[in-house]
Amino acid sequence: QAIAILDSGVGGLTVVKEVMRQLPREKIIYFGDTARTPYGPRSSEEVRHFTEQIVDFLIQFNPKAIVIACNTATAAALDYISEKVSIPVIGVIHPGARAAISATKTGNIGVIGTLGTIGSGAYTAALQQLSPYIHVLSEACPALVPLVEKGQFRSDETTAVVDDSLRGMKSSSIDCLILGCTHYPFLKETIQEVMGEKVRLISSADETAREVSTILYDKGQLANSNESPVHQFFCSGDADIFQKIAKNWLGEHI
Ligand code: DGN
Repeated sequence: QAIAILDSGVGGLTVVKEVMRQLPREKIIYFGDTARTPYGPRSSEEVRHFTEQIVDFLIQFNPKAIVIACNTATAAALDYISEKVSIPVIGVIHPGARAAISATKTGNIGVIGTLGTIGSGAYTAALQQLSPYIHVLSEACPALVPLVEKGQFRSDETTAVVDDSLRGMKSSSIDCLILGCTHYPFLKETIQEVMGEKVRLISSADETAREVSTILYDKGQLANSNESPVHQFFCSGDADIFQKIAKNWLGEHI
């Protein structure tokens, strides 16, 4: 049985990479909704509807868990999907919030994400539920996902767009910045350069993979075959661009 992972596009591949690293025996079935990306500016009803359609597709493969590797879809649909299916459904917001709480020294945490994620207030709620002493500064950065879907990870345009999007974060006193969109780790080097070395970047990918591992371990469902798993990747848009980005990011042909 596989682990199903979904995103609005290529962003969830950042979670896939971490699941492959931490759980190399697990088979992954991935769906990237590249034809309908970005999800960020859409209403939460629409994102919930799209997420449900993808889950209906993935559930045909009889997976043992579903990872909603998209913050926008996690904010809009995690509770809804968890009630709908009988297998564990794991989102990326709580794992990201937990990682930031353990990393911050000053309690001043920045969060960047899509309009949908930031507008939902899901990160602020998750962080403050964990610790009431946290001060959260959040900002939507809608210009970043289109750069990633084009595969433009390092360029002068990317630096200019990131610099402009992070102006508020740069002039604040945060010591951690949550990359609250699974597309942003593709731009990690540029974001780190713009923010400077003092600000620690938090990606929810590692923590999410750890949560998947804990849940499967507790249920006695970790894969135990010694054969390398054969993963399956689906996308709704241009498969060539998706394949190129996946190869570049995962370091293997898919
Ligand atoms: N990767 C998704 C997220 O984490 O929110 C969304 C990107 C998008 O569709 N704008």
